[in-house]
Amino acid sequence: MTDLVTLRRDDNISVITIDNPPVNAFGVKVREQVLAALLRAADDAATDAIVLRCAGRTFIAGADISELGKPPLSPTFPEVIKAIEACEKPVVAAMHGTALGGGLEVALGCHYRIALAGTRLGLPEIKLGIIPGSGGTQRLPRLVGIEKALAMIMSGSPIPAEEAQASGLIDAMVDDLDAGALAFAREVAARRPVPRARDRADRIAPFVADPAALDAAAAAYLKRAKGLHAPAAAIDSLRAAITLSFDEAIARERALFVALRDGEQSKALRHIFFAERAAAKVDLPAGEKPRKVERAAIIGAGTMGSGIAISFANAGIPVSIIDLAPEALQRGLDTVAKTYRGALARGGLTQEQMDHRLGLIKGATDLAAIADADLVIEAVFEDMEIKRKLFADLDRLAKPGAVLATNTSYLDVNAIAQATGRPQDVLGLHFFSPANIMRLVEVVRAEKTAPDALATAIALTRTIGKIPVVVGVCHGFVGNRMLRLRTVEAERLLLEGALPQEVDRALTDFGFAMGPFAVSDLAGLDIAWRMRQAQGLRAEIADRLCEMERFGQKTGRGFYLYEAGSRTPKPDPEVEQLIVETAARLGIARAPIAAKDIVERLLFPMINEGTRILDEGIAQRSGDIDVIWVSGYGFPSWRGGPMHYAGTVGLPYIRDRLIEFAVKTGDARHRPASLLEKLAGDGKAFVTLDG
Ligand code: 3H9
Repeated sequence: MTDLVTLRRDDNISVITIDNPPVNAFGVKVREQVLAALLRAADDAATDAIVLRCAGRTFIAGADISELGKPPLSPTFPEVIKAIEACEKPVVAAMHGTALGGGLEVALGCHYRIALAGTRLGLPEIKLGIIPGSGGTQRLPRLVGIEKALAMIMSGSPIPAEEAQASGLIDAMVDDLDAGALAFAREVAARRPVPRARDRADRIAPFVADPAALDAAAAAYLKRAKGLHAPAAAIDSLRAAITLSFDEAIARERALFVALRDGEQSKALRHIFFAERAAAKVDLPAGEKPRKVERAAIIGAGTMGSGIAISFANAGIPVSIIDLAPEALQRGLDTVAKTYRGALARGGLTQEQMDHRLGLIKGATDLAAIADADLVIEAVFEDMEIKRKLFADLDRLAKPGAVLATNTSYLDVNAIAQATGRPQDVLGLHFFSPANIMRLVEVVRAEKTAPDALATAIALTRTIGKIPVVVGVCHGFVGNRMLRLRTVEAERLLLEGALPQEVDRALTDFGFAMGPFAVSDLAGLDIAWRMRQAQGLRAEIADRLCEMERFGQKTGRGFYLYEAGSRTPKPDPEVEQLIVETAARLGIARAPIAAKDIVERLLFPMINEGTRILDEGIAQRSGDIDVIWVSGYGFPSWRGGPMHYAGTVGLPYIRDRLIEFAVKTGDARHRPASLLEKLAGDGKAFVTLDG
């Protein structure tokens, strides 16, 4: 036996142990060795029962996702699981950590399942654009019933061991996995026949009698599945569980799984899975470690500051919110309390958790309160002079080695760092609003940022449940710099012939949750207006709307109309008239624009800018840009982010369209970036640059 799987015997119990760090993914080598170990144990006259367990931090966390893009190798998942289920001796899955996807499917093929307290069990395949492909949609409902299986498969979210036991998914919970597994195996060793999930009919019986009930139960899930293929396939597969024989249903599940696995959506979602993890990596010089962060301080008690403070408290890290204006501080603390009360009312946390988290947040009106913080995040007004003055004060007051971060969305972090005598400790942490909900953080590495300060920021953002992506210094970093091009193009489309609702619909049909004009109305048009004014820029329609005091949802009018108390955008004839008149005044002949052209005009210039960002080294990998757009700007994850999407469209086509846009608009930024030209000419995609 080689080192991935070991087989040992403890008296009459054979124990198969998988040891394939970091997460015991069930790759082909592991499958081969598990199958060999199983057959040996089954043939061993001294063995009465078999335990399947894992070393390290978790039970099998699923298929090896990197193998899903390659031709399946034998023994396949279904072959191994079939062999386990067919074994005449009881096989006990002993789980800890996270039993996910194909890992849970292996356990479902075992005759008994036990878990260490704290284990989480789930079928997250839907998040990768696939369905469970090794019996999960067939064996799970036979153990827990259709409704519970539906909830687990459609959400992809794992459930705790207690819930798994209550629903019949596991047979027992133990405090000591090794001893508990041996004791459990001895208890069931003589029981025959072994119980097989495939033979159970009781839990699915109500739906077998009334298959139409599945459609009713599935409707709510399908409604939320806009654009995605996997949810409907999962329902089809569950339907097979109640209308076909087990073997026919397993074949149906496999066919659905294979089609999804080979489709573009799953490829895109798998790309994002690995890109998210790659984005959080930074090479530290040998011997260097991230610094310890035991206390944090946030300066500025606005919406952003309060949201960031909540994220820290949620992760159990004590945090001070500092605002020199007592009323502003009180408003911030009130926002925090209100957010927690809302979560409590919705059942998102207990009273005890709320009290604990509130207890971790302290308010102060004196900057000296940062003295004991290991990390300070500035979230004050977006003004270079204010920020530079503040950082000079932080330099005086912060303890040595504290990481000093600015939450600026645009400004030059190098200039901010130069206001201190310790630029090696300064970096940007660009959170997105609402900061307690949005997971993206652009971690801005300035010219002099020390590697261990950067590593500290990354580790910390991961600890508070965010997705960090390292970016370099430029105006707007990665996300806002690309967004700016989309905003300009959206305005141009209005003047050329589209209406706000047509532009927005083209992007929501593409898969964005909201279109650009609905987003502007939500964010408030005045913020971008002020910024344009500061930069001497003009947007014909948006500026005029602001001059009319149409600032978006907060004034009930913006690009759309909002009825009192409603957030639903209604097309506004007054805006249409303004657009038509402005176009006429500027001598632009308006004509209808097809949805496909709207999408290309909005996205291709962004992809072009993304290419420049890559070429300049502002982003390290094209996947980093994809993660930023998927987790911070609502780009549909199943399209893999803008740079991955560009690969599916084809770079030569994008290059040619950009040349047309440059001619049509006279905007030099639309000329294809040299790197885009090169890749298109070489027939390559961005991902080839990522290594
Ligand atoms: C499936 O099972 C299909 C079947 O139904 C049918 C088959 C026929 N494969 O997330 P982390 C790597 S689909 C390959 O940072 P954590 C990850 O890239 C699968 N690699 O750790 C990273 O590598 P690196 C269903 C994987 O502690 C390292 O492990 N299963 C896999 O924050 C650490 O990962 C899932 O979808 C994998 N399956 O979280 C579960 N998983 O260090 C996916 C992880 O080089 N995994 N890696 O960057 C997870 O949700 C989390 O990794 C987990 C640990 C919760 C397990």
